[in-house]
Amino acid sequence: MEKLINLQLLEKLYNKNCTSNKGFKYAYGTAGFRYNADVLNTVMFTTGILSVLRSIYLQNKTIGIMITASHNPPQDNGVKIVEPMGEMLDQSWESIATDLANSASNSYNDFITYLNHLIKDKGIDLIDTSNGIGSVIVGRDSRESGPRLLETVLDAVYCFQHDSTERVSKILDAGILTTPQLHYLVYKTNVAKTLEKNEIGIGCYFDDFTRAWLDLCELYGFSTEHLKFALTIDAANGVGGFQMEKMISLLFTSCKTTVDGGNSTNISIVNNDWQKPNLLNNKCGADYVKTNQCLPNGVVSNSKFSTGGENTQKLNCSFDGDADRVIFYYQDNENKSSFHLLDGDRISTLFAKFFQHLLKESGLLDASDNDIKVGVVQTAYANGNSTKYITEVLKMDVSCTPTGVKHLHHEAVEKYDIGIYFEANGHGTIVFSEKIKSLVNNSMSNGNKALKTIEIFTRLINRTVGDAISDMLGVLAVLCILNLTPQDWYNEYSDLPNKLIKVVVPDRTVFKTTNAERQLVSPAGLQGKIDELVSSYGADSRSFVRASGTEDAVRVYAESSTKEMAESLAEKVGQLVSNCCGE
Ligand code: 16G
Ligand code: ZN
Repeated sequence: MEKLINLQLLEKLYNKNCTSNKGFKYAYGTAGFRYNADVLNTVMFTTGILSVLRSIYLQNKTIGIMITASHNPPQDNGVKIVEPMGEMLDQSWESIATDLANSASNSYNDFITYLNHLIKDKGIDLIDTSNGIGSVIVGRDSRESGPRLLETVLDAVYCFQHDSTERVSKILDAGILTTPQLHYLVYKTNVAKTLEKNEIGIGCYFDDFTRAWLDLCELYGFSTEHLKFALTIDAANGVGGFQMEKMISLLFTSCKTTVDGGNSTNISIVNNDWQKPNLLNNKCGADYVKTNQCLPNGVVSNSKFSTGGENTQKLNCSFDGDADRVIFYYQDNENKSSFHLLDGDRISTLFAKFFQHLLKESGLLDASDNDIKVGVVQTAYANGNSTKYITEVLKMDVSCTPTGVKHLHHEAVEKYDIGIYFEANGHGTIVFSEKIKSLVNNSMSNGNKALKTIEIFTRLINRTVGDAISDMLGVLAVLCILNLTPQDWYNEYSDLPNKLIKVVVPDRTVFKTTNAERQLVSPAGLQGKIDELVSSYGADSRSFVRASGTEDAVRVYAESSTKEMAESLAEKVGQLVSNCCGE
C-alpha cells in the first residue's frame, strides 16, 4: 500500500474530510449514497478512494463518479460509481462501498484496517503499477453543495501518488453535466482507452447524438424546425435544461428556443433556472408531474399551439434534476381531469410497437434462424394495462424485475436482442445485442429503410443508461415516423386507475419480498391478508407492498377498475401494513 498511497497525505486529508459527522451509518442504496448534503463528506472521500482502487482492479479502466441526488430536494446530494462500460457499480462492490464508508465514519484506524483488508482480499496490486495507477472521471449536477463535495472526491484521488515515479492517478473533472452524459463519457473513454485531458470530452456526447438525429431527419425528410407539434421541455431547474440548450443549438439550424413560456417556435425550455439551486425539482420535474398527475409550474394547459397561423398539437415533457428520467403529458384545457400522462410505461409501449413494425418491414424476421428476441422489461409499478397491451395486442414478451435501473438493465441485456426497459417513473432505455447490430449491419447494403432506421436508433438511444435527452429525441422521432399525434399515442390503451401511498413504519427492513417485489415473504402472514383483500376488489385489482430503497418508508401500490376502488384498496392495504407493525 505504501508504494502507491501517500499515507501521510491520506491521514491529513482523512482528518480534513471525515471527522465532521463521526458514527454516521451509510448504505449504498438503489442508486448509490443519497443523504442531506451536510453528512456526505466522509462518503465522498471513501468513494473517491474506492473508485481509484476499482480502476486499478480493472486493469486501469476508467471509472466514473457522479455527484447527484436526482429528483431529491435541493438540500440533498449523493454519489454513485459508474463502471467502465457505463453501467451501474457491480453489485458485489456495493457492500464494499458501504463498509469502507462506515469504517471511515468510525475512526482512522478502522478505515486503514478495512482498506488494507480490501486491497489484500481483492488482490489489488499497488506495487506493480505498470498498467497504470487508476483513472477516474467525476461529474456533478447543479446543486449548491456540488463544488464542496467535488473537492472531497479530488482530495481522495490525490492520495494516490506513486512515490518513485511521481505519477498520480488520472482524474478528469467533467464539470456540471447530466448523469447519463457522465455514463456515456466513461463508456467512450474506455472504448477509446484514453483519459488525456481534452482528448475525450463531453463533445463526443453532442456529436454522436446529433449525428444520429440528423441521419434520421435525412432518411425520413423531417426536420427539427418543422416537427408536427410544439414541444415544451420542463427541465426541473436542473442541469438537463442547460445541456439541452446546447443540444438544441446543434439540432436546429434556424430555430431559436425561448426560455420560460416560448412564443413562436416549436420547442421551448421552461424551468431552466439551473443556476438557482434552491429551485431544483421545486413544483416541477418528472417526479413531481408523475406523482401529482398535474402540470408543473411554468407549463400552460392547451393541446394546441399556434405557429404561423397553423394550429399545431402541443406536447410537454419533464426531465428530472439530473436528466436521466423523462415523462410526457398534455392537458386539453384548464380542467385537471383532462391531464394526460405519457409515462415510462407509455414510452416502453411506443418503442415496442415501433420496433415490432421495423422488424417486420426489415425482413429480418423472415429468416427463422435469426431468432431475434424482442421484449419489454418492467417493474411491478407498471400499469397492468400496459403489460396487457404488450402481451395481448403486440404479442410481445414482458419481464418483470425488482425496482432500480440496474435490475431492468441487466434483464434487458441478458434476455433480449432488442430489450426495451422503462420504469413507470420515466427512467429507461433500449439495449441492442451485438447479434442484432451485426445482423442489421450485414444486411444494410440493399437500401432497406427499416434496417437503416434500426441502425440509427442504436446510436440515437443512450446504450449506457436512461437518458432524458436521448429518450426524448427517440420518442419525437417515433411519433414523426409513425405519424402519430400525442393523442394517438395516448389512445393506444387506457391505464387502470391506480394509487401509490407511503406508510411510515418503525422498521422497514422487516418487509421482505419475492417474485420481483410482487409478494411479501415477511412479515409472516401479511401477504395472505393482502391477497384476500385484493380478491374482494374484483378481477382487475392488484396490490403489492415493498420497502423503499431511498426513503425510510414502505410503499403500497394498488390498481383496480375504478379510481375509488384503487384508492380504497391502497388505503386498506396500508392499514394492514400499519396494523401488522403495531401487533
Ligand atoms: C432510484 C432508482 C430508480 C427507482 C427509485 C425507487 C436508479 C438510477 N434510480 O431513484 O430507478 O425507481 O430509486 O425508489 O436506479 P424507492 O425505492 O424509494 O421506491
Ligand atoms: Zn435522476
